[in-house]
Amino acid sequence: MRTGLLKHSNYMEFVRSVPSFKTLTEDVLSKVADVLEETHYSDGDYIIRQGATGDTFFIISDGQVRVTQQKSANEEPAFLSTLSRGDWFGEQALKGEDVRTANVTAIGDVTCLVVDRESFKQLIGGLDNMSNKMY
Ligand code: 6J7
Ligand code: CA
Repeated sequence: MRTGLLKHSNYMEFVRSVPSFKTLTEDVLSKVADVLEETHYSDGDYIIRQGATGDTFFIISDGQVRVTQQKSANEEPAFLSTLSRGDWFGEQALKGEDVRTANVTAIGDVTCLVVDRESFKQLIGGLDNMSNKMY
């Protein structure tokens, strides 16, 4: 119980600090904090693999990730970007097709907070910067 409450209040503080969540109400942020699952990765781990199916949305709470994309067969994946604390990814597979459109790998130790598809849809997916995100 104590640890559960502490975890919730730590997650609340974190989700309040995520720039893209600025317009979410305290009630919605609290529900997001309820469903977050913490996951840990080591250097080089694939968090997301392009072409795989996926049902999860990620928010980085610690560390950095590298985003790459293979544009055609027989080609090395090209570097797209680096993301860090407060950044998020994985929304593309949660709208329409559930296929991952890029690779995301850990740079050093990484902690992500993960949201399942249903919670994403109910709580976060309606945000303009999620539903309209184009790359
Ligand atoms: Br971050 C990021 N940048 C890009 C990009 O330029 N193109 C694509 N296709 N995806 C990008 N991403 C993220 C986005 O959240 O990488 C994720 C890979 O899984 C993608 O969502 P996803 O297709 O579910
Ligand atoms: Ca699926």
